[in-house]
Amino acid sequence: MKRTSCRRRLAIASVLVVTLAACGGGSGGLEVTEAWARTSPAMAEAGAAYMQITNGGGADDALVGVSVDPAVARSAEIHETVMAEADDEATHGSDMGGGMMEMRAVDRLEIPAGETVSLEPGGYHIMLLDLASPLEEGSTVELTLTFENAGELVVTAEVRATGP
Ligand SMILES: [Cu+2]
Repeated sequence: MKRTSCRRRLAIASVLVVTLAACGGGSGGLEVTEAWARTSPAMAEAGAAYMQITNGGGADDALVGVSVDPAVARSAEIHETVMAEADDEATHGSDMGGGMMEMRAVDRLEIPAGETVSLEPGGYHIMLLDLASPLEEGSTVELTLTFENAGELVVTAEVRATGP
C-alpha cells in the first residue's frame, strides 16, 4: 500500500470529525457553532475560546460549567468581560486601549429558549487557565460544556488568529 494515500485518508477523516464537532451535535436543542480559540503568544499563561450557542429547544437552559483536557490547560472557566470597578478584587484585567477592561468568572450563562448567545472577544468567553503549551494556529482544542438541562456537550474549537 502507498503510504501517501493512507496519510491523505487520515487527514480527511480528522477534518470530518472537526467539522461535525464544530457544527455541534444537537443536545436538548442546543447547538454550538463557530467554536474557535485564539492563538496565544509564546509566554501567555491563559487562552480564550469563543463560540455561538443556539438554543433551538422550547425550554431555557444555562451553561453552568466547562472543562478542558489537562494536556491543553489546567482548567477552564466561563468568563465575562466588564468595565473595571476600582474596588473589585476578584478580577484580572488588561488595558485594552482606552478604558480598563477586566474579566471575571461567572457561575452560569443563561441560554434562553429560541435565542443565540455569542461568546466573543470583549464579551463572554471560555478562559483556558495555565496553558500546557501555546495554542498554535491550525490545532484544535476540545471543550466539554455542561448545561443545566441538556447535560454535557463536547465541542472542538479551531485555533486561529482571528474569528471565523
Ligand atoms: Cu477571561
